[in-house]
Amino acid sequence: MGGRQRRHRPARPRHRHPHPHPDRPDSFADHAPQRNALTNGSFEQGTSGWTQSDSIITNSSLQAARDGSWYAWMMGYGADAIESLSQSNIAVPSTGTPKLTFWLKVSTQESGSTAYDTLKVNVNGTTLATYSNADASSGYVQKTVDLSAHKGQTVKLEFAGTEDTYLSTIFLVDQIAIG
Ligand SMILES: [Ca+2]
Ligand SMILES: [Ca+2]
Repeated sequence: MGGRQRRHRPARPRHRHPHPHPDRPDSFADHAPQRNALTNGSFEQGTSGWTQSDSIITNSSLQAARDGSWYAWMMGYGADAIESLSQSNIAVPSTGTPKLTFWLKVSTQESGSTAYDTLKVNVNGTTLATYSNADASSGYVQKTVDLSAHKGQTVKLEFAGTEDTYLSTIFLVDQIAIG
């Protein structure tokens, strides 16, 4: 049997804490000077404002947050899997050049430039950007997605992850803003 070999990756730990501590000193980290149409874009208020298909939002110390201690850990199964993280009722600014910015760190067991595992950015169901195992980096990298087509609209933002059968890819997302 040639080609890519299956690697048995231990299931990713699920000892996560879905509820942030109410007295966390960084609970208000989102209240930065820059306006953000998103609620809780840095996840420092836990799951508030977000809908997740699994325990994606975490403060696990197994990975690093971009800011604060909470972040979104998507995928990393090394098996066929999908995950979704979304927020609805986002008022995209009606002036200027609205954009989505976020920080992404991709870690993968894959190699090469072929996209086996992907993370799509969907706005109102339309895919505006796709990242993959080919975007692996040692640290967080800021991404920008133009939202001019949705200027002045109320939208749903979704991060949609897919993994193929073999070799895991982890997509970490943090510090998401629309403005
Ligand atoms: Ca964070
Ligand atoms: Ca894979």
